[in-house]
Amino acid sequence: MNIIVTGGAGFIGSNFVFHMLNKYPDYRIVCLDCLTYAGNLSTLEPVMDNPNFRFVKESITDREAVYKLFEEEHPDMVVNFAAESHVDRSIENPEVFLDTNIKGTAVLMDACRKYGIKRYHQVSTDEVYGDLPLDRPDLFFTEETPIHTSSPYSSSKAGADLLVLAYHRTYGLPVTISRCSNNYGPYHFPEKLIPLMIANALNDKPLPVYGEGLNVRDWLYVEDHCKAIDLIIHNGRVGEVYNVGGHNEKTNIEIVKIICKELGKPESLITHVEDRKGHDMRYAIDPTKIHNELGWLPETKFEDGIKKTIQWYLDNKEWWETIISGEYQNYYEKMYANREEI
Ligand code: NAD
Ligand code: TDX
Repeated sequence: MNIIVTGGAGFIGSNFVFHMLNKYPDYRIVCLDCLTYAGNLSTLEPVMDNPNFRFVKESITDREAVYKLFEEEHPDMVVNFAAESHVDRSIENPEVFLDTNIKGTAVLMDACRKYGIKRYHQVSTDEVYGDLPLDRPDLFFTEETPIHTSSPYSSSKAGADLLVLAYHRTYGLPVTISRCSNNYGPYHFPEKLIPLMIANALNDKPLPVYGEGLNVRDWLYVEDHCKAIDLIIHNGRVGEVYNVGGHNEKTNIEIVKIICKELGKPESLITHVEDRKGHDMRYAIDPTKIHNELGWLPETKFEDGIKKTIQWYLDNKEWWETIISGEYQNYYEKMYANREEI
């Protein structure tokens, strides 16, 4: 089996590359990643010498480069993680989100049509369903929940999902889609809530919680997401959407307090800052379909996963310190300087 994994130098994609090379020693994994600010080649260093692995630095929006890669590799499957993934950045500048997340997806699927493919898998997000109200804990996102997006990021992901389903219906492309809740774990880029709070707390810097911090996210350990995608690409039904989530809802403020406690840092570091525009209140996945059809269940409990994650950031300071000492400084200053404390 030869699989092109796009976005494999990012957070979830790299964890998926490790999972697949480890579990299937006879598979070839080709990582296609253009190394944006979020892609990090050092993350893939442990597998660079693996004869079953190849890294190709190109953009999924570059049609010529993508077609050339298909001619060289004749992939059996494509798993598309490549995306602009940060909601706050999409609020500042939506354009690149449309290019990568929508156009890039179309280019990959055009290549699949032209050269043939056994499976095209789109890694999507629960954010395409919009949000749920805090006072209705009985409600969850199912695969039938209408698409109803809030941010330019989630709109671009929803646009891509619709294209994927259209390519299935119109051209018969063998597609699947997974819509997962918030992931956490090793190699999570420090602009996102959990790694940002760990890095700031370790540096005794303020912990900027948007608004009151009562927004709810449904956290899943990244390895459990990778296992879900592994099951879907092998056993999932073509043309289907699978929601992935572990019934692990937490408010942001709870998360930040857990991190303070684990690191022995005072909660006085927490500062409440101006809220995110259009901030989704609650995400919560109903994973019944993937459980019933494919037998998937999350394996890592949050109490264990967050401890493992914090330990990883303590053991791999060089990885994230290199990131936050570079261009990321400018991003942080720009994004957080004008967020007034409230
Ligand atoms: P990330 O930002 O950490 O990584 C994205 C990767 O894609 C980077 O390596 C980047 O260099 C690469 N990339 C970006 N534009 C590219 C392009 N034009 N061509 C080739 N490569 C490109 O993202 P992540 O958090 O690992 O998310 C991966 C996927 O999973 C995304 O599609 C995202 O929408 C989805 N997702 C993420 C979460 C989450 O909690 N992080 C949850 C559900 C779904
Ligand atoms: O500094 C912060 N302070 C804060 O309060 C940051 C960075 C975030 N937050 C809040 C906003 C959200 O309510 O924490 C919550 C989580 O924020 P993010 O880590 O930015 O994640 P989110 O917006 O929920 O989106 C993530 O999950 C779904 C991923 O980034 C997406 O790619 C994925 O699709």
